[in-house]
Amino acid sequence: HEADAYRTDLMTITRFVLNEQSKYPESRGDFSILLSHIVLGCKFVCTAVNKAGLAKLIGLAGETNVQGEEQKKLDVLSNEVFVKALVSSGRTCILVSEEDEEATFVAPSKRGRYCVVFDPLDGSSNIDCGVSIGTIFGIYMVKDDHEPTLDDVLQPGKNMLAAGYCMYGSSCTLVLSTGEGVNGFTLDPSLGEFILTHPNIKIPKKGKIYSVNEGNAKNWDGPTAKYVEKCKFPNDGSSPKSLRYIGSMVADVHRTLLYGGIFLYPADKKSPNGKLRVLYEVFPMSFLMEQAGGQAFTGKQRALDLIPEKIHERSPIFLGSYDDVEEIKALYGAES
Ligand code: AHM
Ligand code: MG
Repeated sequence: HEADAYRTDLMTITRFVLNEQSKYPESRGDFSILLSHIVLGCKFVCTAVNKAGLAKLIGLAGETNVQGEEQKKLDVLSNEVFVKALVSSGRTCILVSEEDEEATFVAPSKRGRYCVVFDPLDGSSNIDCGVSIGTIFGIYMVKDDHEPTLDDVLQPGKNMLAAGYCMYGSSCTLVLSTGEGVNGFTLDPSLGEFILTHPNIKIPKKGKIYSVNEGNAKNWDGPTAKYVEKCKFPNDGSSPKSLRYIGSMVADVHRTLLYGGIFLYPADKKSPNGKLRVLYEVFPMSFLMEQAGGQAFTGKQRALDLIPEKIHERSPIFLGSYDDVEEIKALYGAES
């Protein structure tokens, strides 16, 4: 009967968020409007990703195709779509995108109260070969919308109001948290709507999978090396963990969220701050992990406590099942 309810109850993401927001009498519906613009961006990117091979959208930015139309790389195109959708929502004041060097301050006439940090199309190395990629976003509230400053986005991740990602995989899945748990929605292409398919996601307390680019092992520090060694050769009688690594953060984190385990992008000798960006990669994913009952750690502290100093700052990150992250915390703690 439960499955039947899903089939006929069509809990769309818009309906879901409107229900959530109606608990707050002061809510003016601005968040729902903002989210609907993010959802529009995700639907566009999903369509573009699915057509990429056919439409020969893949190519160098600025290249011209036979029709004389300018071809854009998917990541450039996705960025344009998200920026325009967010500005036209009338609910944003500062945008930080992985694709843009500088933050965008929205003109006063179109300004709202939300700051959105996002990576419009993450997993660049997987774009041209059809492997899962995704969009990641986090949302802050501006302090004073008459005078937005960069400090409004240089806030610790725990101040985010909401965070989420959309995965363009075998299906298009949007995972969202507004600070009250995590919910997953799958795009029904025939309806063009995201339908609630994964209510109240909780990550298993302990997992059997680790996910890391082991090609960097030569340059790892002691605790990371020791942890991965223990995944392969456990000394407590448990079975070795399986390795899964796609190289798209959204896909690797999505699997970790659903199946449990740990995702690592550690520091190494070549990249002392790791690779992933604090504002629009590390924070949103850490927010979701904590909301699902997992943990996120930088090697020094709880990831969501970090205060970024620059919008494109990087940080090492270890996130996933509560117990697995607990182990890596112990290893780093033991070192200092
Ligand atoms: P990108 O923003 O250039 O796409 O890089 C981010 C991606 C993440 O999706 C993924 O977790 C990581 O880079 C993989 O990096 P590596 O190829 O070094 O393992
Ligand atoms: Mg990225």
